Amino acid sequence: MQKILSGKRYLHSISVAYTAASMAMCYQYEDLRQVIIAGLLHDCAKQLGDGIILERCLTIPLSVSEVEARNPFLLHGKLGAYIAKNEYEIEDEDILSSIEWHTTGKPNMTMLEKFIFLADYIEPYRAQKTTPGLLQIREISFRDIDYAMCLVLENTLRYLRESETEIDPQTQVTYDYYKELFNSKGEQN
Ligand code: DGI
Ligand code: FE
Ligand code: FE
Repeated sequence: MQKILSGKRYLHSISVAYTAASMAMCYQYEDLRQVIIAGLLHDCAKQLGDGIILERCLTIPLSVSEVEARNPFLLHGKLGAYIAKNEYEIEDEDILSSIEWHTTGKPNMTMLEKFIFLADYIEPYRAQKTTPGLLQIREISFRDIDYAMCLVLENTLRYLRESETEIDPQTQVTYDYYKELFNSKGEQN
């Protein structure tokens, strides 16, 4: 990763790896090596840039939706998972999936997928100015992981709406799932 990523993205990747590992410890998750590998590799396709990401996805081919074709950076997780499997010889499907879904999330994520998704948002190099709800979400991630999912998605969707950026239906589907989960948990308590 140090060889292929920019200095900043390399630090971000290490930071995601250790933040995710800290969360994994907090939830008594056993396989910390798996968490570290997923964190280190999650953005391995991002430095390729939009043009090459889209071109590689189309030639492999990986499925590309219309929203993804218009916003190719949304594909860096999917292409990253492909590269992790085919270039870095990662066979663990949970690692590959945590890389694939780290930008939009998806319903019913595994603990590993949630560690990577949340660590990506809360890692120490993230700036408060550009990351809505950062301080609160950092704390909640270590206490109520599904509620933290809900908050990240809510803040991301608000930011996308306010900046008039196109929303991938997958991001909305993920939010609806975790919002519903949060509501139904609330009714139980
Ligand atoms: O690659 P990173 O910057 O470390 O993090 P990431 O892969 O989670 O990407 C974060 C960006 O993705 C953030 O600016 C919000 C954006 N994003 C998340 N869901 C959507 C989205 N952008 C668009 N256009 N549509 C989405 O649904
Ligand atoms: Fe990313
Ligand atoms: Fe990232």
